[in-house]
Amino acid sequence: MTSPLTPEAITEALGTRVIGRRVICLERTASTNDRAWAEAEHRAKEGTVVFAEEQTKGRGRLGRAWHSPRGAGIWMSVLLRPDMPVDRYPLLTSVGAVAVAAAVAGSIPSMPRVRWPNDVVVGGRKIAGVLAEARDLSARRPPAVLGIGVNVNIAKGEFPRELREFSTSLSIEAGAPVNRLRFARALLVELDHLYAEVCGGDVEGFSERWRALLDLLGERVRVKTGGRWHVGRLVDIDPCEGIFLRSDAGPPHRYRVEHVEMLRPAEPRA
Ligand code: BT5
Repeated sequence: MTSPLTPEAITEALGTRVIGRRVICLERTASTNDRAWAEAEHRAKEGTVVFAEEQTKGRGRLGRAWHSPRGAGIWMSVLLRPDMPVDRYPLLTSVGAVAVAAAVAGSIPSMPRVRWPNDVVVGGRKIAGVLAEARDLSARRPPAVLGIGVNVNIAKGEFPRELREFSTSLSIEAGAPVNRLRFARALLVELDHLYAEVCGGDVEGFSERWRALLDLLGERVRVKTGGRWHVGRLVDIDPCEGIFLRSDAGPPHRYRVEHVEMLRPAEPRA
């Protein structure tokens, strides 16, 4: 276990414009996303970041659980008040994923990929997940919370059995423990830069970078939506519009992110 993260160490000469203007470090919390929402209710500044050493109820999409063991990862959430129309909010997930991928690339020898909509994978195994949440979408400039979980120093055998085969961590990939503080600071810097880019309107430039990192484009995948699996070739992905699948059965179809439960390579046909 590495030493605990502190606001002073994280923010010292960080040089970011928005992200990390205020940093809160907790020993333990249910979910850093919940704590960030509580901060939003108290009118906390945009860019407030909540880190926790441990989450007891870390969550993923669609009510799934996020394994967040003590001192072994970056479990953090950022409060945002995006200056963009709400139909562009799905971009926030992509901003989180690209920022994580950039920070991961600076810490390990192999190249991470982004698996739409919200995973960062290395060698096909999940190293990080992003959970962007928005509430009260009818408000003027509604806040959003961008939650990010990155497995930093977790050995293979320390993952719960059901995750072991599909998960990895920075230390597994680097072959040595990774400095969490350095990684956390690099991640905030990347986030700050990319968030400014999309809020500044350079969605094209951002999307290009995002597309270059995308995993599975052109490959056969399985998609679960409305309780049914669909198999087909992944022909296109748009950060806001969703995925375009040329299905094996029936006409090509576009699936929006909120309707897709899982996206993964299809098993080879027998
Ligand atoms: C995600 O959901 O990948 C989003 C995870 C976001 C976690 C962060 S931590 C800080 C902030 N506070 C929170 O409460 N959440 C955010 P999803 O795509 O639904 O993936 C969830 C699935 O990933 C689970 O059902 C497991 O199969 C798998 N999983 C759980 N924990 C994992 C881990 N540590 N590493 C890799 N895979 C994991």
